[in-house]
Amino acid sequence: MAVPGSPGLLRVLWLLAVFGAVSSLDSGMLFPRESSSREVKELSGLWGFRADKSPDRKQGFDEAWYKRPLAESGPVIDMPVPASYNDITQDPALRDFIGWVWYEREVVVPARWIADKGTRIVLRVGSAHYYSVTWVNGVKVTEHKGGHLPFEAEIGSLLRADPLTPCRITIAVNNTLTLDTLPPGTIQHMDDHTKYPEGFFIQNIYFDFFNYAGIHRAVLLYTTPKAYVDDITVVTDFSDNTGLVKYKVSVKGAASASLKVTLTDKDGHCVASSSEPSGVLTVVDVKLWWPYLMHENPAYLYSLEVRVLASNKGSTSEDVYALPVGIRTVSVTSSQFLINNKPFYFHGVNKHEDADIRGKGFDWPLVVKDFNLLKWLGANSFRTSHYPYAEEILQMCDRHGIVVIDECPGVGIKDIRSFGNASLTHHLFVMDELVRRDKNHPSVVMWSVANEPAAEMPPAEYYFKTLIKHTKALDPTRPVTYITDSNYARDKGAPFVDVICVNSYFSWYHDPGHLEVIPIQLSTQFESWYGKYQKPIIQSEYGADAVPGLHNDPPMMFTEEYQKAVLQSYHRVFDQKRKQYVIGELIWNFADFMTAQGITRVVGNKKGIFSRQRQPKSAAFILKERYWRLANETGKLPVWTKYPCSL
Ligand code: BDP
Repeated sequence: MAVPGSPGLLRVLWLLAVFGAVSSLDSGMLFPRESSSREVKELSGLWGFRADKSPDRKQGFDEAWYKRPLAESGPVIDMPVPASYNDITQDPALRDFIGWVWYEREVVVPARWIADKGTRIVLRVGSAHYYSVTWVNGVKVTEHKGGHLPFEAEIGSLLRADPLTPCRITIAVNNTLTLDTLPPGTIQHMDDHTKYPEGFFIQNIYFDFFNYAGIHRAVLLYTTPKAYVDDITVVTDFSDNTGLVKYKVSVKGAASASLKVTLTDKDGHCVASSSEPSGVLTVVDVKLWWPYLMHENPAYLYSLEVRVLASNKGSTSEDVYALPVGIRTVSVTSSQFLINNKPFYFHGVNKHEDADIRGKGFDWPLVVKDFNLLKWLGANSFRTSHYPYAEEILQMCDRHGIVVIDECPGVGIKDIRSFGNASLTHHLFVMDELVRRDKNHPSVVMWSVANEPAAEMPPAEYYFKTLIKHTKALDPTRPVTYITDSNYARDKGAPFVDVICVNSYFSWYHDPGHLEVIPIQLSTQFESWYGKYQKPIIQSEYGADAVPGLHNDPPMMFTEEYQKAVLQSYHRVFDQKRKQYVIGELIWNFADFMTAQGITRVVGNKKGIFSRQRQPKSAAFILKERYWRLANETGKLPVWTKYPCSL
């Protein structure tokens, strides 16, 4: 984190010391962008698909379905990519399917990509849930564990080995969750044949959203020259009106290369440049990146263009990559969260990647609609509950000034066996992957390593101490937290976090129907946590289910009136404590979302202030009124905004 108030030279020295090198990953994961040296070919659309419904789900591997076109080994149906496969057909067995499904797509690769041996051809999958194996023309090119982060394979040499064969991509995806996956789960076989059919088994999960599966984000091919920009890391700071951009470029594929790094402002004017692979660029009259509703001109982005010139046996190649850069600092005191040394109050939401039909599949209309709703609401922030969201969503946050608490998929760590070594090793690896992907987003201001783990269990102390230390070493510039719902006296991980994030559902899961308990229980919650740790606190979840259109006065649970009343009672306490050490409030949830079926869920979780179709419930208007009031009090409205926002 930045050192508030320190002079310029100290800041540069501090910046020079901040690049952690503890990650176990040996390559970068830059978002694929087109440039004069790079092309991108999107493979979104219809893919062939088959679920392996054999009893042990191994038929596809036993019969090597990847070796031939999928249609030659059995029936194939159309499946859109990106999308979860669960809600696409009328087949209940596919909706609740557990095990391997197979996707296939034949691609025409531009002949010049193949002809030019100096071109790297990379296959990239934005995310596939949960475990994936990928083949190209029957040859395995990569395996990946984890449902919310990208993976890649270079496939140029494979395609060139047989240039006349079309490029057939096969991806097998398995959604099974076990004790050491993230999130964890268990498979339970029911062997009592007086009660269950032969071969019956279920997936137990310990989290509250539907375990949607499939290829959830774009699959694409992109090219780079042989010598290419593999990774860029940027850390920013400022002193008075001078901005500091510490950068580090890693180049691969060239024994020696020359470099040109140029930082340009929004109008395309060069403000700083260098020819070194790492260093600190200084920006006079810096325009800082500010959150939405904190400044008249929020979300100012520079562009860091990196050019790599390499020569090999007489021929030269150039790679160009441009990274958006927002110059800002983040720091935490015992009672405040500071962005650019000014107190920031989170008034925002928790979200899910979730919608009708497409499930967790990336969808631009939905993304843009959600950003319009966030702005309408006057929200300045959200948490990526309970897993990393698509990179395109973080780019929107960078561009619109929406502040993000970036959460890894550590949700539902409830079984003591999920605190073992295998789980911890995987969790550390996922943090490596997450920080590698999201480190350069100015909108990301804090890492959340988990949601509501069983933090009272004895192994939680070592687990979280190790995990948080590791995350801070990966990125010393951002605070780290996890989200707790446990009692302050029993929580083993809280000593290690920078900010206390606490979820509570008074008058809902505790004392259901008794709104009158909220003021006392919520005040006690805040006083106890602050009294013990003297760290700033975010109310990271609170809320109540409301079935849209269900009304009762006096308020009763599940009605819109009750949801409103819960919010209003919480808000009165927030208003007392935010003058002291409460630094934010995030409603649970932005929109209704799908869950597993159960006796407490009526076709999903209904705690949204918007319905799943993004229509407002009464509570949305209460929150809108409040957030705009908070914005008027604590920040500055953008020049183009009229109050109340009329987007
Ligand atoms: C919280 C969980 C969240 C749930 C919510 C609820 O963090 O995932 O959806 O409860 O029950 O404890 O609505």
